[in-house]
Amino acid sequence: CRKLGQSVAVVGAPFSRGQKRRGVEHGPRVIRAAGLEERLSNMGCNVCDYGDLSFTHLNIDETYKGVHFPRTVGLANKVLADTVSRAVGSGNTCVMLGGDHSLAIGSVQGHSQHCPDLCLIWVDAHADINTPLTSPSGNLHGQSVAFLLKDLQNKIPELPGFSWVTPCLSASDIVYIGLRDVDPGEHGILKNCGIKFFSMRDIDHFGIQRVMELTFDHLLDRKQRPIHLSFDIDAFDPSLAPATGTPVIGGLTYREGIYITEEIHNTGLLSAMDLVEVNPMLGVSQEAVGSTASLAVDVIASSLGQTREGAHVSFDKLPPSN
Ligand code: 5AB
Ligand code: MN
Ligand code: MN
Ligand code: MN
Repeated sequence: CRKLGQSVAVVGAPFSRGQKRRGVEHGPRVIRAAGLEERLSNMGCNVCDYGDLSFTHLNIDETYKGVHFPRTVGLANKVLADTVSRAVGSGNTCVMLGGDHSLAIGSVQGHSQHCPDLCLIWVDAHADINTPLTSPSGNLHGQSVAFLLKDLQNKIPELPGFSWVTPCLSASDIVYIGLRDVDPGEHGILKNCGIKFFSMRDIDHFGIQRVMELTFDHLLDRKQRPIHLSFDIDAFDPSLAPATGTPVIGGLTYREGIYITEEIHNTGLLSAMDLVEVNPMLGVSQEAVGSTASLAVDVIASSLGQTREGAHVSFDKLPPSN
C-alpha cells in the first residue's frame, strides 16, 4: 500500500475439515470484526472484498488411507484455488483468511497459476509437510506442503478429491520460519529434500534480522520473484495467540512476527498471503479471542506496508502556530 492505491483482494475461507476441532471456520469473521478492512483502507489500500467462500461439506467422505475428509478438503481447495487465481489475475495482492491450514493447498495452487515462479515463506510452529503415510493424525492441515512439492510426488498416494492438484514447488522454493514442533517423518523429509528452515532455535541463535536476510538470500538471490506468505497464527507464542488449535510454547514474539512481515513487505514482492488457524472457539475468554484476531490484523497490515515508525501522505510543512 505504500505505492498508493495498491489493490488488495480479501478472500474469506471459513473451512475446518483439514483438522478435527470445530471453530476455525469462524476465523474470517473474527479477523474482519477486529477491523481488517478499515485498517487496510486507512493505509491507502484499495480493498476488494471477495466475501466468504461457501464450501460444500460432503455427506459421504470416508477416511482414506488414514486421511480424514479428503474429498471435502480437495473440493474446498479447488474452489479456493480458482478464486485466488482470479484475484491475483485481476492485479490484486490476495489475502486469504482461514480457516485451517489445509487451505494453503488451494491458495498456493491458485497463486501459482498466475505466478508459476513464486516462492513460499511458511511461518508456523509446524512444518505441515507430512505425507498421508507419515501423518500421525490424518489431518490434512498438517500435510499441505507435501501436496505442493514436486520432490514428494512419488511418496504420496492419489487421494480422492485431489486429482486436480499439480505440485508447483521445488524444495529450494520454500523457507520455513518459526518451527518448533516437527514430527519425525517431517524432519526426515526436510533433511532429505534439503528444505531451508529456521526453527525457533535458529531465531535465538541468529536473531530475526539475520534470519530474514538468509531467507531472502536463499529465495531471491538468483532472481526477483513473487512471494507467497503462508502465516499460521500458531507461529506466535501462545501467550500472544491463544485462540488456535495447536498451540506450542516458545513461539515468536510480537516484534519478531512483525519484523518478518515488514521485511517481506520491503521486498516489494509479496503477491499473496494466507492468515490461518485463528479459532475463536478455543479462546478461554472474549479477550483471548480478541487479542488473537487483532494480532492477525497486525500481521496482515504489516505485510501490506504498515510501518511502526509511522507514515504520512503529503505534509510539506508543519501547520503554523498562528
Ligand atoms: B498446523 C501435526 N504435525 O500433522 C499433524 O496448525 C500437527 O496447520 C499439525 O500447522 C499442525 O497432525 C497443523 C501433529
Ligand atoms: Mn501450526
Ligand atoms: Mn500450519
Ligand atoms: Mn494449528
